[in-house]
Amino acid sequence: MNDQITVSHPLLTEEQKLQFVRDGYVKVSGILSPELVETTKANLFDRLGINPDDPETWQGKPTFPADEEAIRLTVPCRNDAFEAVVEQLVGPHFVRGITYSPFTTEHFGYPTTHGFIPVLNYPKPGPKEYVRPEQGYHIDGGDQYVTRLPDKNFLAVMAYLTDVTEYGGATVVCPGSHRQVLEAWTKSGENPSTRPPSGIDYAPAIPVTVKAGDVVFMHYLLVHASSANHADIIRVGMNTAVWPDPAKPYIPKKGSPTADWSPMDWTLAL
Ligand SMILES: O=C(O)CCC(=O)C(=O)O
Ligand SMILES: [Fe+2]
Repeated sequence: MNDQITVSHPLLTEEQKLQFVRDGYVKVSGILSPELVETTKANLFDRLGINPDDPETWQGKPTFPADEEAIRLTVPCRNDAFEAVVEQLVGPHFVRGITYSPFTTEHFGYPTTHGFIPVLNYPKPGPKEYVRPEQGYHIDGGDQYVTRLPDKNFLAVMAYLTDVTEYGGATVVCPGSHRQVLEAWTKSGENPSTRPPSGIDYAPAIPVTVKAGDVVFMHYLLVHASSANHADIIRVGMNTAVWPDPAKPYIPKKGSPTADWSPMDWTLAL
């Protein structure tokens, strides 16, 4: 018997799974190949009429381009490696290759998208220093898709087509906030929304630095924000979500943990 396994997709380390459980997010490299990154970025810039070397062409360009063709160009980035990582975080019962998005609902009148919503963060004047954002902290999903247990979202995801330094428009996250939000809403019975519950001592937000091609998988309750880009280049991020399979609704685990608990199960153990 040959028990050698061929790993063709990123296999999360125990430390990465632990980080997802404890901090509510994990950064994974090796999902988007350098070629895919370059092609997607070039196609996106081309579609949006942006020359990354000519700031004149960035003027007036949107952060979230409401452009179906631009979104279509991102579809190859939701690849098998992406789905393989998701499965290691939430188990097998999630919707592959498609998500429901408040953004497409609002702009195109239909809720589903196969790709990502580009999130362009343009350089702003100022010293090349990280400035912790004062506002903009949120939970993803639009109010219609934020739920206390994962009835809608399992994960909020940001993928990156550029390297991002601390001061270069990094996504910032409040580590551990997923558990704080869960506990607060469980206790208060408050209606879940994109607004993080108040009166909670969230950990200071930290910028998640990435290399082009990295993907950051966030727990659906993680409090996060964008931060100002004080670098010289446009930060190209892409946002999507992962949904539980409606045919196999999520059931929280009870009792003593067993080996089949996914990292998601662990985060929801009260
Ligand atoms: O731009 C970022 O880094 C974060 C964007 C974000 O949180 C979102 O699109 O929901
Ligand atoms: Fe977000």
